Amino acid sequence: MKVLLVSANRLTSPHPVYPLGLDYVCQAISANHQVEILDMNLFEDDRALKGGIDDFQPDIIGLSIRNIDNIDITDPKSFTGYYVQLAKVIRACSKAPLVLGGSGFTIFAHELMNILKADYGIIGEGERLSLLLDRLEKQKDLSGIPGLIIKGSKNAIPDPWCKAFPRVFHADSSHVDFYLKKGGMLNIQTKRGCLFRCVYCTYPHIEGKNLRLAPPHEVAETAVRFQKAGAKYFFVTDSAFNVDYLHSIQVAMAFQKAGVSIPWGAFFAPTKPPEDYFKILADSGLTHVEFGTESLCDPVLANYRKPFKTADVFQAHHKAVDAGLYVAHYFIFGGPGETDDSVTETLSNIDKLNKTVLFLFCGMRIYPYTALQEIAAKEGQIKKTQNLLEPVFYRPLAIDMDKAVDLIMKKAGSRPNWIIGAGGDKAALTLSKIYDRGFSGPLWEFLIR
Ligand code: B12
Repeated sequence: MKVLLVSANRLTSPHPVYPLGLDYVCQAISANHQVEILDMNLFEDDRALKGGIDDFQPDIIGLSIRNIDNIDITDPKSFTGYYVQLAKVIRACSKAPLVLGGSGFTIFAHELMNILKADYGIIGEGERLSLLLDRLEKQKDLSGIPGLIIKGSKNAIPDPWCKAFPRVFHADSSHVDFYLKKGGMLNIQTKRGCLFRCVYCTYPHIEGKNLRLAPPHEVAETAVRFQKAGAKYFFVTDSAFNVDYLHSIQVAMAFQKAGVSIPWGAFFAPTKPPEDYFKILADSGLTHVEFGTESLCDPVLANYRKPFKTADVFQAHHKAVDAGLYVAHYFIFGGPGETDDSVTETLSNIDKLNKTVLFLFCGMRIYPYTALQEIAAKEGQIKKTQNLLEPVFYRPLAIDMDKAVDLIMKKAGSRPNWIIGAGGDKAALTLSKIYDRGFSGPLWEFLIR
């Protein structure tokens, strides 16, 4: 079969993101099928989509849906209208069945199946598309494909999750060059699954609750391929790279052994690290540490069900800074239990974090399949079955969020290292211009104060 895989993402903030998921989907599809990727990031508008379909004449079209919105209450942007438009273009120029997948789709599968009028959807791991293709070609029964949703049906169970998830990065793919030129950044995954149970988070639903680890030497082989292709930086996309400290050290050692010399960054949970942890990672090329801190008030951290306390954050922060790394912290204000006092406590504790950049999100988005959805429903903020595709933010009971946002904005003032929300179009444009001048990596290190 001729398979066209379309990466719909065109968001360039904070930087253009290489469509990593499609590398895995392609890799899983057997050589009997012919696959082409069309990455919408490379084009100005959806005319390229029509052109791509007309030229290739696919038998089936897969649409990868990553972002639903920018989760920024201060400057909200929703992308569902754009996906509806893409689906219309697809339908207007092809009779091929449309299959949806991707992390955004996995969170809102039934809502997107309906509004995009898709034929199939695969929640969770897109490697399963290969099973669908083989069975469609042989006109076999489709039941039992993990995660498969068929138009009009409701049940989709992504179990069992893939035990292994090999990836082959093809440097000669038509879309690679775009990312090498716009920031030089590629991405890599070292594990799947999330062990944490944070109250607001979609990751256990998207990736499963059990940790599955990629063999460190395979991860390093991919990083070497990046290097040979001319990448200047890569980001580890794991929910938290350090959730398995031993495995993360093994990956770092494998980078060293394989001669990986390009810098890289990752998300970390600010839990207590083993002695010399960040030094070992720094020696293997880690430059950027992005901590998912969320709050610096212990009762709020407990309500958010974070696996650490404020004291752990300070310890992890200092160890990372002492290892010479660039450090950023993400915060989410306005979850369950947030009060005027807890906001004040977090803001004053933030002042104790030296040499850092702060990404501050005001408002916690309510997602399906999360404890926050249940809490909000119990408190009467949403209906149990409410459609959450258009963002709904939790309203903490004991605080006026508008006042809290004002307070946070006032505190941020003109400090360049306090970024409120997604950064907005202005930040994206500035970054794009800097990338055009040949700079690479996430670049937030220039804001560190
Ligand atoms: C790493 C990450 C980032 C990094 C990316 C760095 C980089 N260079 O890669 C950074 C920090 C930059 C980032 C930024 C943003 N992110 Co982010 N990010 C993630 C994260 C943790 C992992 C994504 C990833 O690469 N996964 C690994 C790959 C292999 O998985 P995958 O792409 O999902 O693909 C698999 C399946 O989805 C499926 N699949 C994929 N495509 C297709 C297609 C078909 C046809 C099929 C069948 C299957 C299929 O198969 C693949 C293999 O199994 C996810 C959460 C998560 N756990 O998924 C959030 C997530 C994707 N991000 C999210 C958001 C919102 C954003 C931002 C908009 C935030 C902001 N306001 O700045 C930006 C957007 C950036 C952009 N330009 O697009 C949301 C999207 C949902 C939503 N609300 O819209 C997520 C889901 C987190 C969440 N809140 O739930 N992000």
